[in-house]
Amino acid sequence: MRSEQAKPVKLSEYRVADHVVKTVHLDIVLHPTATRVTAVLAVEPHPQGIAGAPLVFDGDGLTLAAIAIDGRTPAPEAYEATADRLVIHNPPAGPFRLTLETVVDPQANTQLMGLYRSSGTWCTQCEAEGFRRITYFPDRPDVLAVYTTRIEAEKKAAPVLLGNGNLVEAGDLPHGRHYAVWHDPHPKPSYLFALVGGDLAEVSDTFTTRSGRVVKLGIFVEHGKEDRCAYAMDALKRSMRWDEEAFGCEYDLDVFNIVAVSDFNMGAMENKGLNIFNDKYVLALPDTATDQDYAAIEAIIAHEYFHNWTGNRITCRDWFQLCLKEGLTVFRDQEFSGDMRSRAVKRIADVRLLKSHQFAEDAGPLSHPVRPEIYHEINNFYTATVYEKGAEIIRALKVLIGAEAFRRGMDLYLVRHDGDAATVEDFIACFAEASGRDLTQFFLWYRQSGTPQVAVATRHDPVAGTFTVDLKQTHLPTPGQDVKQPMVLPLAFGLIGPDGAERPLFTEDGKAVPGVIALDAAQKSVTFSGHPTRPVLSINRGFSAPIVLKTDLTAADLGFLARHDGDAYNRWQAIQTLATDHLVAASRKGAALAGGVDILADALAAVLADAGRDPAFAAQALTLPSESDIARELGAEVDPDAIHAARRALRLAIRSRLDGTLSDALSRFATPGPYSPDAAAAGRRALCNVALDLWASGGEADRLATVAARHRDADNMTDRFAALAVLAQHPGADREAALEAFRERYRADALILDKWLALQAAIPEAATLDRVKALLADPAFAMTNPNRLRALVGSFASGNQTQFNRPDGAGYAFLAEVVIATDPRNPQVAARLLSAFRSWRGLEAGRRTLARAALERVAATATLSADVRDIVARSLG
Ligand code: 0A1
Ligand code: ZN
Repeated sequence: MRSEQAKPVKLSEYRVADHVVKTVHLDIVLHPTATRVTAVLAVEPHPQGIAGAPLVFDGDGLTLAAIAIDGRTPAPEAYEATADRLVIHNPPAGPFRLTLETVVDPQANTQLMGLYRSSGTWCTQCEAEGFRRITYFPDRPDVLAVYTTRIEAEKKAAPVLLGNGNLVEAGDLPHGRHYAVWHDPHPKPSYLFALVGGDLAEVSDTFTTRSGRVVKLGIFVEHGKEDRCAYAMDALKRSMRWDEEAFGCEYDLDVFNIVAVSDFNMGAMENKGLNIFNDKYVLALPDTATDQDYAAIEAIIAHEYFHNWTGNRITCRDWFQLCLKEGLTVFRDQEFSGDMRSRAVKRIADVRLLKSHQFAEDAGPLSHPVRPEIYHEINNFYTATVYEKGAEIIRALKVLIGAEAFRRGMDLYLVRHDGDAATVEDFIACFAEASGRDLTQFFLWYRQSGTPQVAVATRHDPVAGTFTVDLKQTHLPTPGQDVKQPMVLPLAFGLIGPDGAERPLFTEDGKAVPGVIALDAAQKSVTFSGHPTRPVLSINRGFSAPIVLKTDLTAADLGFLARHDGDAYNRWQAIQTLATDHLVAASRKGAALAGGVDILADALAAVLADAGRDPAFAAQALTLPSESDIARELGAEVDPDAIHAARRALRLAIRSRLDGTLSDALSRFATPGPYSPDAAAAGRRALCNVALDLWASGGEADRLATVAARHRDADNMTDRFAALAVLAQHPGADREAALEAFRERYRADALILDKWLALQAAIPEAATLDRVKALLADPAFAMTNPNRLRALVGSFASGNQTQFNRPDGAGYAFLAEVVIATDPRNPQVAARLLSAFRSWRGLEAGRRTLARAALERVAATATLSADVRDIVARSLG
C-alpha cells in the first residue's frame, strides 16, 4: 500500500516526460507467487524534455531483479531502484535499449491493481496506475508505445493465454508448458496494457466490419458459464455496427476478446483488444439476470467497446483529462442504448442516475470540476462527475451548436487527434471550429464545480399578447471555488397553449425563434409574441442542461404538462416535481399539511390509462423520487426518518386513489410467452412490478400472498426478484421463508446471492444493521470480493437512508469499521465505500455529529491508504 503522504498532482505543473518509450517487449512467465517479468524497452529522450535529465520511471511495490542498458549491466551507483522508483542518473543521450527484470506476486495482490489472480485466473488491471506494479515504466497516459507480449505458463493451469492486439505466435514448450506472443500495432499508453492466463471456456463469433474485414470475437468465462454469454456477444456485435453507423468508427484489429472475472474493482476495462470485465456485466440468462442487468450489460459492453476510439485511438494527455475519454464514451453509450431502446425512457433513467449520484456528489464536500485541477489519488476521480456530468456537458454542447455541427466536430476530432494523447481543449476546439462559435464560456462547464441553479419566472400580458420568461442563474460555492462566473446553459423549451398544442415561437418583433434559449448571463429575459392566452412553459426539455431548476409553474401547470407536454422527458419531470414538492414539504420539521396529492394522483391515473403507448415510461412515472433525492432537495437539517415516513404516506395516498387501476395493470401488462430481454417486454414487466409494489404497499396479508405466489411462479429473475423485493419491505415469517428459499435455490451462484445480500441490506427497519452484521459471516459473503462488499455494505450505506443514518450513529460506526478493515487489503474499494458519507453535512445536528465522529475515527487510523486518506480529508475538510 502506498501510504506515505505524497505531494498532490497539479494540472498547472504538467510537463512532458523527459524519457519516452517507443516499443515494449515483455516476456512474462506466469507463476502464482513469483511471476517473472522481463521488459525490453526502446527508450529515447523526449525532444521537449530536459536535456541530460536523469531517467525516472514509476514503480509500485517492485523489486528489481536485473537491469541492462544496451545489453550491459550498469554499475550499482549508476542507478537507484526502490519499490516505487527507478532512477538512472546519467542515461545515454540518445535512444537506447533498457532491459528490466522484476518478479511480482499475483497471489498476494489483494488491491486488484497490476497483475493479480481471480479464481485462479491471472489477469491485469492497469488503469490508472497499475502498470507500475508490473514493471518500472513512465506510467503516464502520454507515453505511447507499441507492445509485444510473450506470455508463458504451465499449460494445465493456463491453457488460455491472451494479450493486447493480434496473436502472432503460440506453441508448446517442454515440461507441460506453453507460450503465446501477442503484438499490438497501435501505440498505446501503459494503462491499456492487459494480459490474461487461465483455464477458461471460450464463446466465439465473428464480425465483418464495413470495409469487409472479418474480426474474430471471443468471450472467455469460467467453464460451465458459456450459456450465459449470448446476450453480451449480441450486444458487442450491435455496438460494433452502431459505432460504424453513428460515428464512422471501425474496429482496427483481427480479434476482439472479452474476459469475465469475478474479482474486479470496477465495472470493466477497455484494454486494447482485450476488455476485462467484472463478470456481473457479462453473464446473463433469464433465470439469473434481471431486465436491469441485461440493460447494464448492453451499456457496459458498448461503453468498453466504444473506448476503442474514444480513449484508445485518442487517449488522454494526463489524468486531469479523464473526462475526455469517459464523459464522451458515456455519452456515446447512452446514445447507443437510446437507439436500442425507448429514447425517452433511457433519458429518464440516465437523469435519475445523474441526480442521485452526481448532483449529490456536487452538493457536498467531494464536489470537483469535471476536469479537476489537483488530485492526491487519481483512483478517487473515477466519479459520477467525471463520467456522468462529463457526458451531460457533451449532450448540452450538442443542443447548443446543433446536431449537424456536433457531428462535424466529432468527425474532425476523430481525424485530427487519431494517435494523440489529447486534452479537453483539443476536443472543444474541434467543435468551435466546426460550429464557428466561440466556446470559451462553454469551457466553464469543465472548470467550475457545483450544479448551476436556474430560477424561471414568467409574465403574461393578455393585452399585448406577450409572454415573457425571466431567467436567472446562480452558483453556490464549492470546495476551492467561492466565486463563479455565469455559464452558458442551453435550455430547450416550448410553449404549450391551453388546448395542449405546441405554440409557434415568435419574438416581440415577429421573428421565428428556435426552441433553445442559451442562458449565457446571470440574468436574461425573453419575450414572445402572439399569446393572447397564457401558454404553459416547458423548459429544460430532455434535461438539455444539467442544472437544478426552480420554476414558478403551479401544481395545476405541472399537472397540465404531465398530460400535454410534447417532450416525454418533461412529462415525467412534471410528475416528479409534483411528488418532490409534496415530499419536501411533508418532510420538513413541523411541516404544514403538504398538498398536491390529488393533482399528482390524477396525473398518474392519466399515465396509467395511457400506459399501453410506452409501459416503460409509465413505470418511470409511477416511481416516486427516492429518499436520497428528497434529502438532496432539502439540502440541510435532513431527517431521513421524516423523509421515509412522508414517502410511505404518499405512496399509500396514491395507492388509495389508483387501487383498481393498479390491479388492472397487473393483468393488462402481463408479458405473454417465454421471457425475452427486449425493451418492449422489459417495459411491460417494469410497469407490472412497479404497480405490484404500490398495490401491496399496505402490507395486507392477502396481497402479500399474491406477491408471494408471483415470486414462486415467476419464470424469470426480473419478476422473481421484484416480487421478493416487495416481500422484503414487509416483516414477517413469509418474508424470511421467501428469502431463505431464494438463498437455497441460488446457493451456488455468487452473483445472484449478491442481489439477495443487497436486498436485505436495504430493508428500512431497525433490525437491518444486525442482519447485515450477521450476513458478514454468511458463506455467501466474502470480505475479499468487491462485488460482495458492494452488495452488502455498499447497499446498506448508499441504499438504506434510514438505517445507515440511524439516530444512534451505529450505521456510521459500522461503515467506518468496514472501511478500516478493508483499506489494507483493497484501498480503492474502501475509499469508494467511504464516499457514502458524501452528504453528511446536510444531516440534522444529532446525526451530523455522529457522522463526523465516524469520519474522524477513520481519519485517526494509523496507516491509511492514499485513497482513503484523500476521501476522509476532503469529507471533513
Ligand atoms: N476505464 C474504465 C473504468 C476503470 C477505471 C479504473 C479501473 O481500475 C480498477 C478499472 C476500470 C471504464 O470507464 O470502463
Ligand atoms: Zn469508460
